[in-house]
Amino acid sequence: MLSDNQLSIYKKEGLVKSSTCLSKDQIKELNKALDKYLNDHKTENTEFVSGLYERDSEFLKFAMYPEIINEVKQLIGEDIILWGSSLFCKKGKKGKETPWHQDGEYWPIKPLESITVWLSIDEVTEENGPLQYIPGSHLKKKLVEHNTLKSKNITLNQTLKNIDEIKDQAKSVILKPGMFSLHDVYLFHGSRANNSGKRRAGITYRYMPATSFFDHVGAKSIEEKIGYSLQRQLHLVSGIDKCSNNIYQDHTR
Ligand SMILES: O=C(O)CCC(=O)C(=O)O
Repeated sequence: MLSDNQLSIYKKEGLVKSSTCLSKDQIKELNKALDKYLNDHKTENTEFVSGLYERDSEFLKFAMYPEIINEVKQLIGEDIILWGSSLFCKKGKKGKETPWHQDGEYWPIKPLESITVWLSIDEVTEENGPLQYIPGSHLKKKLVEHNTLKSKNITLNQTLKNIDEIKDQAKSVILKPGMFSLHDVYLFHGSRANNSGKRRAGITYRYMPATSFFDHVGAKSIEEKIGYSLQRQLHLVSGIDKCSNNIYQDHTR
C-alpha cells in the first residue's frame, strides 16, 4: 500500500512510484505476453500500441493484480473502471519520443478524472527514455493548449504548446522491472527518444472512478485529431458503477 508520505507526494506532484513490485513470476508472465505479442506483430509498429488488451486479452489480467488495484483505490476510491491500456515499447536505437502532453487531451471521459498506471517491463534508466513529468502541473485541473505534430519519430501526436519555458523542472521516473508509477490525468508528461542501445518497454493501464462516463460517441471528434480509435472495452474492477451509463464487463462478482 502507498504510505501517507507517498499519498501526499501524489497530491502535490501528480505522480508517485508504487510501494510494491510485482513478483518474479508475475514479471515472467508479463515478459512472456510481451514477447509473444511482439513476435505475432513483427511487421507492425509496436512502439506505441493503443487498445492493447482489446488486441490481446492476455494483457487484461495484469491490470487486475491486487498489487496494482489496491494502490489505485487509495487514489481514486473503491469504485473503479478499467477503460484502457497501451504499450510503449521504445526500441534501443532510434526509440521514439513521446511529446509532452496531458492525457486528458486524448480522452472522452466526463467528468474528466482518470489515473494511469505505468508498469515497467524493462529496467527504466535516465538513459533509455524514462517517463518525465513536471511536478505540480496537474494542480490547476485544466487542459492547456496542445498542437498537433506530424512526425514518424513520435509515439503520440499532441504536444503542449508552451512546454519549453518549464522543461527544466522535469523529473524522470526511474523504475525496476515490475514496478509502476501512478499519474494524474492533468499532469504534463512525456519522454525523450531512446538511443541507449537498451529497449524501454512499459504498459499503461488507465482507470477512472466509476462516477465518470466514457463517452464512445463523443470520442469520434478526438479520434480524428489523435489518429487512432478510442473504442474501448470497459471493465468494472472494484465497487459499483455509480455513473450507471457505462457499458462494461463486471469482474467484481
Ligand atoms: O512511456 C511513454 O513514453 C509515455 C507514456 C505516456 O504518455 C502515458 O503514460 O500517458
